[in-house]
Amino acid sequence: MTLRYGARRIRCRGFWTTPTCLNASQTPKVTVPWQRCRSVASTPNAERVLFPGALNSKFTNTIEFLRPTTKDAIPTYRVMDQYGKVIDKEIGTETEDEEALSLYRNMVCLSMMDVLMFEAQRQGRLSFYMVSAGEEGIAIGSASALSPSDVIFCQYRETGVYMQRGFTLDQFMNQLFSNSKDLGLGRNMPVHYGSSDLNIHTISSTLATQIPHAAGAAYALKLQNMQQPDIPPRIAVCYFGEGAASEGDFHAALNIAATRQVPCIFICRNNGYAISTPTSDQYRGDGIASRGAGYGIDTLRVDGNDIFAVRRATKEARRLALENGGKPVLIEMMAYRVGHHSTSDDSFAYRQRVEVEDWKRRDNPITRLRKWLEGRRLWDEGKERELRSRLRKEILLAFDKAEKGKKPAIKHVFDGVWEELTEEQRWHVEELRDILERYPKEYDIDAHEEGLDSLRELEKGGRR
Ligand SMILES: Cc1ncc(C[n+]2csc(CCOP(=O)(O)OP(=O)(O)O)c2C)c(N)n1
Ligand SMILES: [Mg+2]
Repeated sequence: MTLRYGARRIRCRGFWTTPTCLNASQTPKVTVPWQRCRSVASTPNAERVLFPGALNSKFTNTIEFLRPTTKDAIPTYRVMDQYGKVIDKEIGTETEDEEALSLYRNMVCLSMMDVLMFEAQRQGRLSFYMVSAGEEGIAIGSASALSPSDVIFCQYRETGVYMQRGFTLDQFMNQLFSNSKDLGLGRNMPVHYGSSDLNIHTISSTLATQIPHAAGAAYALKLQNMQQPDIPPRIAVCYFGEGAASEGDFHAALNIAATRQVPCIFICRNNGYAISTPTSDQYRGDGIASRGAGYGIDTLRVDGNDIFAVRRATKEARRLALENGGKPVLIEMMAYRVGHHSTSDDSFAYRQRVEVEDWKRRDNPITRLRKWLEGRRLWDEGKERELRSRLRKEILLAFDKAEKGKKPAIKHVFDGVWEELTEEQRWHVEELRDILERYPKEYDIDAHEEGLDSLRELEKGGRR
């Protein structure tokens, strides 16, 4: 690897760039082979058209529309079948027994937490929750194949990514209850987790906004990877649903990621529904994978119920994403959404119960891995009972602790935007304090850390 500042071309991590200096304000230009030819006219007798933007296209005198409906669907990559049997014994699962057990425990923990939190919401103890039922393998399997330093952007149904990275039960519960220990200081809806320690950006409800953010972060990482060749390179990873892929943000993000060749894995969870909208009303193409090719992005479709396939696909995508200085990769992971969209949804209003029951019975990432583990005599009914009983206690303990916790100090409503309070914010603080003092019976101020003092302190100091 040579980094010659001031030289015309720089060789860095295996590819040539043209900038003379590597700083963030300059765009390193990566020349991909098909861009080298910029001729606007074809040479006489040429068999192919040479035109910028559609290079190397053969002339034809047959009128033949590209008709996607006549093509075979993109295949779905699998490592093990529905019965937990590995298909290609020679390649195997590339997973040690201990690691497979740990992935299994995390998947069970996630599904148990989901069931308990869903019930807690029904009891009125939580305001909102979203389960990952059926999609546990995607989140946990893909997260297990990444580097802890990779930067992650989630949608909202990727609780397993947080769990696999080490977000603790206490941290989940503190966020769900918006108590004073919530890393987001109670400013977000439940399940909108975030953790700078784990390199996971905070979830935003506004669909698809994370996709261009991830493309931008990947561009920054590309520059960092070039500037700091002694540090292991990092990538950005972005999760989203097939419904979110209908947003303009998805298209803008994939296009900029492709043209800038940024190291980013885009992971689409295709679970068949965007709340009540089935995929048949969402698009007519071959899923989301077919769009990757349109943007010139390496793409793979994977069986999301097969955690080994998810892991291997993610590992390979990470390797590709760092190849030749960086490039985006798209993976479409297929796994039916078994649960309701959220606690605000009753999915039986728009789909048949039998459809869900069929899916539950037919295939599931947890039971598939369990079958594999049992086949290797690593798991049995006794171990299952013991695990479930231990996890139930741990989840409920964290739940009780977080439920009893104090709410964050009220001053945090004004935190984190400006270094000092603005004139307008001062009026808001004064007005809020005044209302809370005048109507003490309407507001449970003592439930918040520091009570009203936190606002008085703000009014006095003006600084946070
Ligand atoms: C910009 C925007 N439009 C609409 C919504 C409402 N909404 C929330 S989730 C959702 C469905 C998303 O479906 P998908 O991306 O497939 O993810 P899934 O819920 O299936 O995991 C919609 C329409 C929103 N949050 N943001
Ligand atoms: Mg969906």
